[in-house]
Amino acid sequence: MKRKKILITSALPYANGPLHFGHIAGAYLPGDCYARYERLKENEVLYVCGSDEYGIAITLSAEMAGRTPQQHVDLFHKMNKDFFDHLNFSFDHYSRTTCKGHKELVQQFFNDLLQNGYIEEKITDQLYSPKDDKFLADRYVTGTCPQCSYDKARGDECQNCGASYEATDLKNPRSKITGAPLILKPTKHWFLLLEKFREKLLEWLDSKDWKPNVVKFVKNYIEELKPRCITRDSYWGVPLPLPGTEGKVFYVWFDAPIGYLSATKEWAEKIGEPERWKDYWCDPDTKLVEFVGKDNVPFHAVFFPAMIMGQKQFYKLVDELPANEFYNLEGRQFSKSDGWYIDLEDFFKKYTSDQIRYAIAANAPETSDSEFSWKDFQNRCNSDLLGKYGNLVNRTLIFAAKHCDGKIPEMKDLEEVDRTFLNEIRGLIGQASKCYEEFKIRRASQIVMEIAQKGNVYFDAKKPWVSAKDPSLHRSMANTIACCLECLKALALVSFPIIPGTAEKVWHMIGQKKPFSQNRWNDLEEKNLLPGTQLPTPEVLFRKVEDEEIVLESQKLRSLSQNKQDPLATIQEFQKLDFRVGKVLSAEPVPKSDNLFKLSIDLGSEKRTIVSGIRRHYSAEQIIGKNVIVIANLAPAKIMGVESQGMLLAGKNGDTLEVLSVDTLPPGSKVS
Ligand code: 2FM
Ligand code: ZN
Repeated sequence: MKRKKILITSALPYANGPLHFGHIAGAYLPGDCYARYERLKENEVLYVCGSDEYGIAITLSAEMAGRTPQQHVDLFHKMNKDFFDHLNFSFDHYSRTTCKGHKELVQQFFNDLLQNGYIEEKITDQLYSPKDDKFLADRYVTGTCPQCSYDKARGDECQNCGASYEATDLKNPRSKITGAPLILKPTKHWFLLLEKFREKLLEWLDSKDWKPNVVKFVKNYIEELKPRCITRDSYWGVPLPLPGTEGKVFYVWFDAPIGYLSATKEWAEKIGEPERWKDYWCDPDTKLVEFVGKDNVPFHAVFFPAMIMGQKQFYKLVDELPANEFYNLEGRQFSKSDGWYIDLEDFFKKYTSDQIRYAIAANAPETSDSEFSWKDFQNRCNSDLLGKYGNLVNRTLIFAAKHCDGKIPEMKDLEEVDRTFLNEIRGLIGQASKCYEEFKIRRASQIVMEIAQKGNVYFDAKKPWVSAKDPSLHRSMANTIACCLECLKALALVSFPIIPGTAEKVWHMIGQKKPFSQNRWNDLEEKNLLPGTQLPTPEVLFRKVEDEEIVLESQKLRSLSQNKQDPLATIQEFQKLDFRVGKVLSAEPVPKSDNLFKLSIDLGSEKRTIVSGIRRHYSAEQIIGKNVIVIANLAPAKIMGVESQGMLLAGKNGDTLEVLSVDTLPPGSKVS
């Protein structure tokens, strides 16, 4: 059988914040499972990924965090990489778009497109900050909404009324960072003439056997194609390779997909065969499989293919585009900034990467959005991994240690029930194989548990503990354990793409020495284990996840989110407070305090005693006679033994404190 060359990519994650399980479920775990499976099938697999490190979102976050963009992407690139390592990802190479060689490749793509007549320059009016001497992208702009006049509207849409518009439509546009006013100024940008690829794209798409909803969506998208701006005014990105274009860089979605090529080139350099990347990108026989989240489909099915079609050199177009839906966290999107997230450091102290890989695979968002919930996680861990998988491994190996001299027994004179069992397992292995080929890891994970469950039912039905007591049934007992060990081998095989760490352990626990990844799927499917092989002492694969843990995790999730809730006050809450003008009649130091005054205050209809921490900022003379603002309906509180019946308003900036006061309003006047 000829080995197929398969190039697998997973969408390059931004280096702009920590990744979470939502990302993993979309473009990553399915890619890793597929790569692991195809390697077992002896294909020549190359699986590449890397961090997407340019773009305006990154400069904005970096500036907000007080970092340079380079420091910012260095930080999150490392975090991305560590996260994938933690989850036992098997990339052959994990690169980054700031890597050596990426810039030149992007510029070459542009030059080819330009020379082939697919790029046009246009002058348009854009928002410019005279103070900062630069053009600002939408994300950097705020202003007054043209529709509802909300004065802190974003550059692309208004968060108050939902209107969407061009940043140039905003009234009173300002820089989000410095507040500097912006003006309209003409500037030149470069546009990719996507509509020129319409016919070619449609024809190419017709040759694809993708999910019907993906094809339908992409076809509609192609019909609507128009020129798309591929440059931005920024200092962070791949610069344009044309004279007089300082300050212009490529739009991140122009450079990012080229990152797949530069990652492959970097891999080739790494292995010391710099031309090897061509085996993948320039050979029409290579199968290119790009795993993406559904929001990335247009870029991979239209934008990047068009860029490739416009090249002088032949590069592979995507063959398969497995696109998953979204994976949420208990009904909402994962969001660190909203406090709706899982603390990964804490998670990995308590749970293993295989537990989460399995939980995600078992509920992968292949056909519709799905979600992680702590309850479901507990259920997957306890009922499936521990109750079905772990149970079969454990009971088989303990039994073999006790009643079969700790060795793999020989299979001889099998009964019908044994043969049926082995055939059913073989049938399930075949089904799993098909699932992996079709990117259906959800069904594959079910098959893993069906195999384990079949093993448990068979074990129960054969009752080897009964045959162990009767020497005339020892042959039957040995066959039972030999068949169960075959079942464990099948479990290791079929579960390896999803839970590689566990599969590897099972593989060693059934007496096998070489690393599991060196196996071939077909060999394991066809050949039985060698009788007489010594079985090592089994170890426990999974621990029980207790109810209390799950209650605590759920509480933690909710409290993290509560703490992050925007502390907005309603108008009713504000109206509850009674602000009044009060005249300070006297001010006495509170004994044993160096900052408190006991103030006597005239509120018009009554006098109040208020204790206030202003003595380091005001002398008695300075404060007496002032018409200050008081919250008059605050519940009384004892401060240093003195009952305070209200509070003075004051502003503070560093060490400067200033009590709010009015000049002409008489005591008792209401302030609102
Ligand atoms: O959506 C994202 O996370 C993008 N960074 C994906 C880029 S995929 C590829 F084109 F690089
Ligand atoms: Zn608005």
